Amino acid sequence: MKILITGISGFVGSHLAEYFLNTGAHEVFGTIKWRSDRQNILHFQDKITLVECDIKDAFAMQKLVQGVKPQQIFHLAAQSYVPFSWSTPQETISTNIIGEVNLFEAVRSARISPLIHIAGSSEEYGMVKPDELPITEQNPLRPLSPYGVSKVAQDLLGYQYFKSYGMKIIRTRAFNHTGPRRGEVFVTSNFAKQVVEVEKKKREPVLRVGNLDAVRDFLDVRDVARAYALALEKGEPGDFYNIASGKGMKIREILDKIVGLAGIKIQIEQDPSRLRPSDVELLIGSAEKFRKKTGWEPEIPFERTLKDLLDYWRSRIA
Ligand code: A2R
Repeated sequence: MKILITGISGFVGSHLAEYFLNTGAHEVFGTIKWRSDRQNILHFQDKITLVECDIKDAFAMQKLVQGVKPQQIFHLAAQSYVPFSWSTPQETISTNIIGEVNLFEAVRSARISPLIHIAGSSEEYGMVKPDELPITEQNPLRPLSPYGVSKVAQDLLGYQYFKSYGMKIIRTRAFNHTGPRRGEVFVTSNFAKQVVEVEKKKREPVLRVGNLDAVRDFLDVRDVARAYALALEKGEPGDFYNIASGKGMKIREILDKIVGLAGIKIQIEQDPSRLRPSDVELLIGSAEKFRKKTGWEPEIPFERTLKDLLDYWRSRIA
């Protein structure tokens, strides 16, 4: 089977590619931008086919889809960082929304009928009331960031192209995920990197942090990659599914776990530049619908995820 992953050099894309390479019998294609950092895919780059393509370029997307003619497409390329969507909302909106429209139109013009996965996010739910927990797919969408709005639009475009043209689109709304290769701007990776810098005497034992009171539902990225593959294997075209652990954790608890695993003493300092104009306080999801449909369960304990994340930074920092 030919599998196309947009954003293959990103955090989830690289793990999903490895998942398919390990399960075998697949030809994996992935998009990359000419300036993309290839660090995440260096160790298996020779086993996949990389195509340079900016998803905002409609013509390049047409050429890509027409050339590969994939049976499955995982659309992961995006501006994925919530704080960046505050500073440059235009970039987030155009990459995430126009990029997806370009993909759908490219599939239509190639006259192929692949299964397509759209990676939504728990940020689509945004403001959630305490009595709405755990969040099911029926919860109202009240996004609180330009990123959240872009993901709602991606989600609804998936619905519209399914209804209008019968395209086999399956949408997921993944809650937070982390693990090795997580970009350093993301909270768990940022803490782990700072802790390893302290271990390696590259910084004073002071950690700079943002909002520690937000509650999030965290999964290991490898469980999420497996969930995405299952979504296309067993999910219903036109439908959408939460991917979540069902457990909430304060960011402060995660920080304590990372510091505990490293076994060092550290002082915590709040950095106002890391606070958001409006933050989502509580995100805990229910993946009941997805479990029932696919049999998926998260398998990797969070302690192992954090340990692997610390080891990842230990291998990156000299
Ligand atoms: O910016 P780069 O060179 O790191 O490439 C990123 C790629 N990307 C693009 N590719 C083609 N054309 C664009 N205009 C474009 N803009 C960004 O998407 C990178 O390889 C990938 C995103 O990877 P990460 O930022 O690591 O995100 P992650 O966590 O893998 O998220 C995957 C999906 C996204 O749709 C998120 O919004 C969702 O899952 O949570």
